[in-house]
Amino acid sequence: MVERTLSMIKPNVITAGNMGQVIARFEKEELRIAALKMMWLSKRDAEAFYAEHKGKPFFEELVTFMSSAPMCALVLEGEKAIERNREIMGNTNPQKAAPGTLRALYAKDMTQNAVHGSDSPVSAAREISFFFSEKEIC
Ligand code: 3AN
Repeated sequence: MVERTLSMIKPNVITAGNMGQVIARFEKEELRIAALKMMWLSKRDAEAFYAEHKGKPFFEELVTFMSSAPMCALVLEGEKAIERNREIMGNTNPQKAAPGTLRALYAKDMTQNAVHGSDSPVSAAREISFFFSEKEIC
């Protein structure tokens, strides 16, 4: 089934100059880029995006990091896009991420872990609409 998923290329990847490599990987894996936008999130935006994690010990560090420099939000489209994107990303903890995954290649630690990908169709719909209107999705 063709699905859409929300991806974020996080500030540590942008700052290190690796955004293009990550985008190229999505294309190589046949995850079509249906929308893309670069932004510098406010702390309030980051708190709203990660609202489900509010109260967790890593929340403050996560929202500070996500608003520390520009990021890139993308809608990826393809067969089983949600699951496949998460395979390409690798484990949340880069030390546990399989070799060759985006987190093994570009993550620094659990917070600065390079990329985000929706974890279910419900999350994908919510997260895509957080960043994009329907007419911005090609
Ligand atoms: P994933 O992005 O792998 O689906 P989630 O949704 O559980 O992981 O967590 C959202 C984000 O919160 C992660 N991408 C990561 O940046 C951060 N995070 C999750 N767990 C931790 C943790 N134990 N310590 C630091 N940051 C964390």
